[in-house]
Amino acid sequence: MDAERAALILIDMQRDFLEADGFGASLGNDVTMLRPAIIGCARLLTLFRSLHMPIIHTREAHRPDLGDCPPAKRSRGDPILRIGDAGPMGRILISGELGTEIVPECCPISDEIVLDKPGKGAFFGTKLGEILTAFDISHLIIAGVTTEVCVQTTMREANDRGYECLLVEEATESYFPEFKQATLAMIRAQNAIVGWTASIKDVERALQTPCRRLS
Ligand code: TIU
Repeated sequence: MDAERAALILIDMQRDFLEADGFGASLGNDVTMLRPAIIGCARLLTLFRSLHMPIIHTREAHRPDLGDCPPAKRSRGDPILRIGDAGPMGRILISGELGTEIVPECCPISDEIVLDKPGKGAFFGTKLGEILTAFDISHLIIAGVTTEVCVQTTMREANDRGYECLLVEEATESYFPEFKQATLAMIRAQNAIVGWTASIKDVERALQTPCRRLS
């Protein structure tokens, strides 16, 4: 890994997916399944902050007029509350509402970038590509929720755009443990067809160990 060109991207660590009364719960999911990702993401934040490496947070959040939420997205599933409906944490998946706030343990600080995204992938409908180019980033360390939905979609978008991607195993979770395991397996199958996966310990060791540059 070229640590000088690496950034951490935390996907959608927001109340809507991780706390009761949000979008994840309204879809019928047990949100406690995602709690381990909070600990993992907080540990990655500590690591990247200590090394002064770039950090990007995303939130799945739509404009209040829902102009960026197509019916094909809003009509998915059979939720108690749909995107844009008023819930206990404000309107579901709408920018600026309580539900789209990042959980306190992973709260962005100082100059960390926060991007609201209308899709599952973090490149679609955002300035992520331009931001990564501006910072000369080539390697993405990816974590967040949920593994097989927004995390995997982002990783595949990034892979198609030429980024080297690594998904951190204990810093991502799914409402369905078998989907998390399947996602990790399909990403690293065929000699890492989409990217690598690694434990937090290995990421810490890799970034904290000075390495000889190859060129
Ligand atoms: N439902 C589900 O698993 N995930 C989402 O709707 N969005 C994200 O993964 N962020």
